[in-house]
Amino acid sequence: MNQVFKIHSDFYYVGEEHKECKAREVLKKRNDKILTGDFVEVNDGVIERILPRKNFIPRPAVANVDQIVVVSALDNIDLTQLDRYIAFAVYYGIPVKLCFNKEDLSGDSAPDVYANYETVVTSAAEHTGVAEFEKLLAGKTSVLCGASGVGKSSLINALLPGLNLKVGAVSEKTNRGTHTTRHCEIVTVGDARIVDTPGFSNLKFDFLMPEVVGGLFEEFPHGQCKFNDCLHINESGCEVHGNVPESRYASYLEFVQEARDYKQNLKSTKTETSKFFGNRVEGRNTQKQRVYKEVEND
Ligand SMILES: Nc1nc2c(ncn2[C@@H]2O[C@H](COP(=O)(O)OP(=O)(O)O)[C@@H](O)[C@H]2O)c(=O)[nH]1
Ligand SMILES: [Mg+2]
Ligand SMILES: [Zn+2]
Repeated sequence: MNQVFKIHSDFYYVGEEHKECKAREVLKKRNDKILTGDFVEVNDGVIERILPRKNFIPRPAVANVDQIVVVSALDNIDLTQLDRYIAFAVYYGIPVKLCFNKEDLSGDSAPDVYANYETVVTSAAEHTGVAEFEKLLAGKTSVLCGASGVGKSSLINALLPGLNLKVGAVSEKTNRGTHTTRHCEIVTVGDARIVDTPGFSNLKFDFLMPEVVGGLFEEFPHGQCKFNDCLHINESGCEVHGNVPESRYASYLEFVQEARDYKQNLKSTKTETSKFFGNRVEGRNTQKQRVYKEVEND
């Protein structure tokens, strides 16, 4: 399979055997650069063409992701952060699965709120649940995400003891200001392709309209509200408010607020600039281009 497993400076490592390739000049100049996870056509060690992408996430930049596995530490779950990852996965149109690690440090089971997600409970330290974790990943390209320290690298090491990914590595700075390489690498465990990430940083919903945020919560009753554009905050007759789990609703309110701040911001910049540029609202294409820009600037 001609999938790009790793990118380093001007070299692309293709397929499980990590064949070192270059890319045609024209591909490097285009808007959609070659990403880790891209399927490519290779001729004589040169990548000639990127095959159409099923999807991609910009940060870390990975294409053709089958699933996002959100890892949390069972002894210290950050529900808002977990909901943030889930909502982003839904936004990118990528299925989500959950892993609750560090079971050895907690007597709890996975929170009930997430019963509708495929979930595994693991301890990388005591090697429990690792077989289930492996099964969850089988045959797919998975991006592992979750805050730094939850045990993502330890879990991969538990699957592939020879690999020795750095655990608790300080070099995994996610700070946008520092120029650490954001390109990530696919590792294979059997037929599973896994992308370890240093954790996504700055995941805020400061780029979409508040009305869209509810759609990122799959269990919210959709289309049942009194008003089409119900924000589910304090509208009377709202079917969502009071009918969804409290922690999920709290996360929802937080994300809607970020989107509202964005919208407010957009309005004030628009009134300043509209005399020059007219009343152009940012469309999906512009958003998309911006996402590509973000990839490029990493
Ligand atoms: N007790 C316990 N510690 C763990 C477990 N998994 C990882 N750790 C520890 O948690 C710290 C962070 O692990 P790491 O794999 O680097 O997390 P990452 O930042 O998500 O990749 C390290 O000190 C690990 O040894 C676990 O299941 N139980
Ligand atoms: Mg790590
Ligand atoms: Zn409503």
